[in-house]
Amino acid sequence: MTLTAAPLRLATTQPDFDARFTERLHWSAEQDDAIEGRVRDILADVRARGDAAVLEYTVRFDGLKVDSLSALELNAAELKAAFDALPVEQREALTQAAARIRRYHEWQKTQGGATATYRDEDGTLLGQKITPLDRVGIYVPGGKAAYPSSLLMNAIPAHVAGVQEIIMVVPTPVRGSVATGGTGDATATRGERNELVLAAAHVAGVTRAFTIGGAQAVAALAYGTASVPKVDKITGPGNAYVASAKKRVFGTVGIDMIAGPSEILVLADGSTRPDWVAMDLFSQAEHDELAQSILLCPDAAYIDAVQREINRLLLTLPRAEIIAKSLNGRGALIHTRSMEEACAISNRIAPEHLEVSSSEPHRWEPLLKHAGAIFLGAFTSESLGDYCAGPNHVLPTSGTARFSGPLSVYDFQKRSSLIEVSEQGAQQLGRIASVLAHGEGLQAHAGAAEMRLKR
Ligand code: HSO
Ligand code: ZN
Repeated sequence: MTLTAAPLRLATTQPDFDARFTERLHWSAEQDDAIEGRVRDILADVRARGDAAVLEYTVRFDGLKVDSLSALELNAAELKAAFDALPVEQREALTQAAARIRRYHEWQKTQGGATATYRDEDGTLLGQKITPLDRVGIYVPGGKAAYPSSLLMNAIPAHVAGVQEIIMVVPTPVRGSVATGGTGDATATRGERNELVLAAAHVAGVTRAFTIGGAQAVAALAYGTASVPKVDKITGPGNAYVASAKKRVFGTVGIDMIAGPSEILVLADGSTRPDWVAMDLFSQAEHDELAQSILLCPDAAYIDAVQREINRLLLTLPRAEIIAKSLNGRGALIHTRSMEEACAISNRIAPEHLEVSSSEPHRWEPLLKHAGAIFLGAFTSESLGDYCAGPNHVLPTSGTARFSGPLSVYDFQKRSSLIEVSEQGAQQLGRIASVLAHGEGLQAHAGAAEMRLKR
C-alpha cells in the first residue's frame, strides 16, 4: 500500500460547507477516567510520603534502580557538562536561539508596564508593584516528545522575569521500562538522558534538575518533598498523566495552559511557492497524528498545485506516516471566495499558528483577530518561530486563542496592589466604607473605618 496524504477539499460555496468544516475542526481532550483515578492516588501518595513515594514510582514506571532521590538530581555543573559535551554546531545553535529568545522576552518585559503609583487629590497613594515568582518548576516530557526548544521557551521567560530558582524535571526511563512500553523489569541506575535537553537547560538558566517524570514529578514540585523544593508554578507540556496532574494541583500552585495537538493555518494568496506551503503544512502535521494543518486560499489552481507538492514531498520525509495520518484525518484545503473571506474563516478557527503567505501580508494582518502567533510573508516559515525567531512557541491551541495568548514573561510575574491612605483621605473613604460595611452587616469593618474619622 502506498502512502498518500489528501487533506479534505472544501469550498466555501458548497451548500454543506459549514457542517463539514465544523466537523473537521472538532477536537476534544477526552478525559480518561482511569488516568484521572491513578493520578489522584499518585498525588495523594507523594503528598503523604514524599521522596519515598516519588522514588517508588520512578523505579516502577521508569525502571531506574536507585535508592535515593539525590541520585536523580543534576546540579548546575552537571547541566553545564552536558552542554560542553555537545558538538560545536549544536552548542552554537542553542546559544544563538537562546540569545534571540532572551532578547525578545527582555523587550516584552518592558512592554508590560512597571511598578508604578499615582496620588489622588486627597493624598491617597495608589498603584501596583510587579515581582517575579520565587521558584518555578518546568516539566519536560521524556522520549520522542522531549524538545530542547520547548525547554528554552519555558525557562528563558522565567529567567528574564527574575525567577530566583528554575527547577527542571525530565523523566529518563530505562529502555524496556513501563514508561517506554516494556515490561518494567529493567535495572539500571541511569536511564536514557536527552543530552540536548540538559544542555538547553544550562543555556536557559536552569540551575537544578531531577530526572523524574509523570504525575509523581508534578506532585513533588507542587507539594515539595525532602529533596524536591516546592515551587510556585509548574509549566511545560506532558502526556495525559502530566496534564491531569497539573490540573489537579492547580490552586496549590499556578500552572500554564494545557496544550492540545499542534495546529497550523496557512492563508495563501497564491504568490508563495507551493512546495514551501506544502512543507509548512507538513511541519506541524509531523508533530502528531492529531495535529491539524489547514490551507485557506481563493485560488483553486493554487490549491491543486499545493496538493501536487504534498504528493511529491510526502515520501521524502521520515515521518511520512504521521504526516499522512494527520492530513488525512484532520487536514483541510479550503477554497474561499476571497482573501477577506479567508481571514474571516481564520478568525473562526483561532489557530495556534497562522501563516499569512501573501505578497501583501500587512494588508491582511489587520483583519486577523484570533491566533496564537501570526507569521507574515512567504519567508516567515512557522518552523523559524518554533526554534529561534524569538517569540514564544508555547501557544494556545484548539481555538483557545480566542481568549488567551502565548506563554510570556508575564506568566512568571505577579502584581501586588499598593495603597496608602492619608489622614485626609481616611475621612472620605472612611465614610463610604462605613456605609457599605453596615449594609453588608460587617460591624468590625465599619468600626475600623469609623475609628479613623476625626471627631
Ligand atoms: N510547534 C510546536 C513547538 C515545536 N516545534 C518544538 C518543534 N519543536 C508548538 O506548537
Ligand atoms: Zn513545531
